[in-house]
Amino acid sequence: MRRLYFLSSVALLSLLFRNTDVIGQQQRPNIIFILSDDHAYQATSAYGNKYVQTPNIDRIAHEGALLLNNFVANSICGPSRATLLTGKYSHKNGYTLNERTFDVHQETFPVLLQQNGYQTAWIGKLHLGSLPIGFDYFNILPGQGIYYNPDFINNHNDTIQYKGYVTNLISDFFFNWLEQRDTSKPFFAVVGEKATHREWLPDIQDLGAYDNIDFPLPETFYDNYDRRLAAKDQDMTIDKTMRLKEDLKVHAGIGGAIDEKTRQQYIKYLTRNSPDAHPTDSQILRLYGRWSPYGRLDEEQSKAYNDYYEKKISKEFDEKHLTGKELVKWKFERYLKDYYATAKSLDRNIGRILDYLDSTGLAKNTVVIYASDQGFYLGEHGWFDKRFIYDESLRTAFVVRYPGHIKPGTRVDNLISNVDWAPTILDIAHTPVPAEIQGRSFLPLLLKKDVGDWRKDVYYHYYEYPEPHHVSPHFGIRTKDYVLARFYKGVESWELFDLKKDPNELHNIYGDKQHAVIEQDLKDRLKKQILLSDDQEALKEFEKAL
Ligand code: SGN
Ligand code: CA
Repeated sequence: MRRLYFLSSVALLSLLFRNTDVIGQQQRPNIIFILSDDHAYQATSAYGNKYVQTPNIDRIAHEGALLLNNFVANSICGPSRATLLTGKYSHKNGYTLNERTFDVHQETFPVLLQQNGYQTAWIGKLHLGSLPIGFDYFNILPGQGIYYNPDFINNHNDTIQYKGYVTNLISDFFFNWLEQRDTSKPFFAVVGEKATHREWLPDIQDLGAYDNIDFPLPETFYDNYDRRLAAKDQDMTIDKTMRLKEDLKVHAGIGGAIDEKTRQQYIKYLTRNSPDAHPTDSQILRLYGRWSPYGRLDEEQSKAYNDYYEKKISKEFDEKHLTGKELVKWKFERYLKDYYATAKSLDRNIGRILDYLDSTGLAKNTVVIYASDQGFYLGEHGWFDKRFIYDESLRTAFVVRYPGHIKPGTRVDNLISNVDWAPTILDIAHTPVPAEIQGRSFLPLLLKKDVGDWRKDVYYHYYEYPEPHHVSPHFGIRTKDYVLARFYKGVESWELFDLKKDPNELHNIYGDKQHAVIEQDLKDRLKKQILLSDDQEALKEFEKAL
């Protein structure tokens, strides 16, 4: 009797488990990861911008959670994406610099999701120099991609040019895929945005959207980089590095109006193998079509761009005869106006995705994440671009909505690193996290569950040097109150900032006697992170620097 009872209870339990399994499978949510490019957290109203509104990013935050202290481990595009895919630091996934080839055969979480019954897709910018694996569907931009009438490479390896503006096209492709996906499975999809990468080409409907706003110069705009050698050594100022023509579209050759210098460059290229040849105008124009961001504009787009940038902005520039500080201020204003106008389409398209989820009923069982691949300077320290361990590039936006699970209006202030993104997604998808992953799921923090101890330091290591932007390679840690960094190539120096007293990171207090105790403590913590993450290059440099 007892035995029979035992057997039947096992049978009952297994039936129950199978049922829970089925229920679990059905309940596993869809996950959409919208990953923008270079969209600064301080460019969103969710993170406090008072001059522009990002209602759709804000909506995700209001209906879900916002990470107040989310940092990247290496503040450039490709490395951030490689870390997203692997949950590992750059030195472990091998993708330390842009323009490399990511080894797609290493373990990435989308493959694990596939194995666990998810359908997966990557649409838009990937920027890993290789075609992805682990995706049932992809339609990606080659390299950085372009804003107008761009090429996409699909999962049959066909490169096809599409007419339209890149941010709109990416959403269209995403909706097309959603329509034809296998609805019996949950899905995971990355919507990889091109916006808001340099050279910030807005959608036509957004040209001039912020022309009536005077953006104030950030407090640190005229930073003199005192006691910060690497900050002094960079090549990313609005003053010197930002280009009037290519970045700010002053007499940019829109509509094929190529200036003499550019014409000569094209001729030099076309005659590189036969110096006596005489390229025709149509050959030169073809090159313009390939090389210029405006080379692919159709007639209508070209007219709109010409009316705005040539007839209005370039004219204004010519009339003003600006020099010195006035010129730098004008460049800053133009930069922000184009940057925010480009971001307007990004936010609008996030709205399209949220509306789509509402209208199809998918919203209630779909997690929506919005994050940027890294932070970006909007004039702070006089800069654009990213790369440094300093706040504007280290920190990045991350908002997430998970209906019925994450309480609306949740704020998480724990220190999160982008190595934590992959394990969190696996956790949401009820998929075991492999031991090799270096990050940790922060899902319990989103659900406001007790997690016991949590990381007190985030680890950082940046490599790309000298081009572009001449930022000295460095590694370091960011704690709640301090940043300690070691620059080791180009410039060799330590930097230490007390974030409570000096949130703008202007005063390097490394080596000051009164901070000796905290300096030593931070060095110990840095060494611990180097060892924990097994970063041999940093270990060598750390020991050399002692
Ligand atoms: C290009 C840009 C740089 C930018 C890198 C990396 N120059 O080289 O300003 O830092 O991409 O950006 S551009 O003149 O070609 O626009 S990243 O986001 O891909 O890391
Ligand atoms: Ca980027």
